[in-house]
Amino acid sequence: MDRSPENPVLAYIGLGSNLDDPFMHLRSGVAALMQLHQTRVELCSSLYRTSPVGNQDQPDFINAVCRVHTGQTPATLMQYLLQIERAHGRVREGEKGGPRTLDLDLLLYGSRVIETEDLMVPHPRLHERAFVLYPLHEIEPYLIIPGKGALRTLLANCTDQRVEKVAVV
Ligand code: PH2
Ligand code: MG
Ligand code: MG
Repeated sequence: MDRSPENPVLAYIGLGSNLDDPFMHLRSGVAALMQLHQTRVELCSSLYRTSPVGNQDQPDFINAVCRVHTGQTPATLMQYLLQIERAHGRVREGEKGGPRTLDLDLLLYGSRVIETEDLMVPHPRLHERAFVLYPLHEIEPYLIIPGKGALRTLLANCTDQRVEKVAVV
């Protein structure tokens, strides 16, 4: 693992679930983020019901985004996210993009661009996914996505994907 950054950064984490009890998994996922060392959950979006993107032969998802202030490095933070997924019964088998109990994606880490074999930040598909852009816009309307431009503009390009605000965390 690389060293912790000297200055904590703002990172954005996308949460998604469409198996068992998605609302429970999302809320429990947020609670687990709140327990992470050197990390403070500052803001969470509402919960959104969203149509599956990619493989459409699966249940609707519940999605949300949280903003955290973290002293963890991106690689360590990602390892923690994978640990939380496993603790929520996530198994990685079968087709990519299939149903899952809990998915935690590191969407953004400050303004850093990271392109390693294990980690891509900004998340490589976030700019075209309404299920990420809508909740992100709720908590950070003026955000600029490194390499992709203004969140507001990106959002205007994916209004055909169904996204419905359904609950608060
Ligand atoms: N996650 C995927 C694939 N498709 N669709 C929605 N609506 N929400 C998701 O979180 C999602 C998806 C792979 O991570
Ligand atoms: Mg994902
Ligand atoms: Mg993921």
